[in-house]
Amino acid sequence: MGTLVSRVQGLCGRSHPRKASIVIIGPHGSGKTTLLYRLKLNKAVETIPTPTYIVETLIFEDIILLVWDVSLGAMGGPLKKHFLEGRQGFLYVVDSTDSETFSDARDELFYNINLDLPFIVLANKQDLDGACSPSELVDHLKLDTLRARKWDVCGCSGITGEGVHEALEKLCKMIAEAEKQ
Ligand SMILES: Nc1nc2c(ncn2[C@@H]2O[C@H](COP(=O)(O)OP(=O)(O)O)[C@@H](O)[C@H]2O)c(=O)[nH]1
Ligand SMILES: [Mg+2]
Repeated sequence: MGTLVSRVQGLCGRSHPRKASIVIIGPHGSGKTTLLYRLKLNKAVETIPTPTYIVETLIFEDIILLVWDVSLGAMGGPLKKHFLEGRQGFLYVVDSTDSETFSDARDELFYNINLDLPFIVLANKQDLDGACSPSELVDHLKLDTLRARKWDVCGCSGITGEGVHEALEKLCKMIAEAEKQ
């Protein structure tokens, strides 16, 4: 296993280490920071409200990932576009139990975000009673009408870790496919 530093050094020593920069966005309280640290530390951490953004480096399989957890609130639409510039993909996190946020989440996705990038919608908080399923979230957010190039939806829980690794794996595959084109 080794430390993060030694693993980064090991990967950088390769002639072509894979690197990607991705962003985690979504409504306040949907679980972005919890998921960031689930991915980095593989455990549930207690979060405090994110000031503007947090950036962490993590090694995922053979990829060095720079992960930006962006929390700009309702005012941050255009700025979020800026955060997505130069990235390879993003995770859009939704609290599957909080139907009051679905319409804003949909507007943010459809109108305020550069959808040319590959992305995964994370139907988070699947451990809670009343969470809608990933396919129900597709209907609520009307994702089928999206004219984006590459997207998918995955159920997960930042608290139990269920589905989180699989979702990132899927995003990394989509990024690799997009880079080939
Ligand atoms: N039950 C449950 N709670 C979660 C999950 N993910 C995040 N939370 C809780 O939701 C709250 C907001 O999480 P946080 O990561 O700070 O949200 P953010 O504002 O999107 O960064 C915290 O109390 C988390 O413990 C999850 O998958 N299941
Ligand atoms: Mg946060």
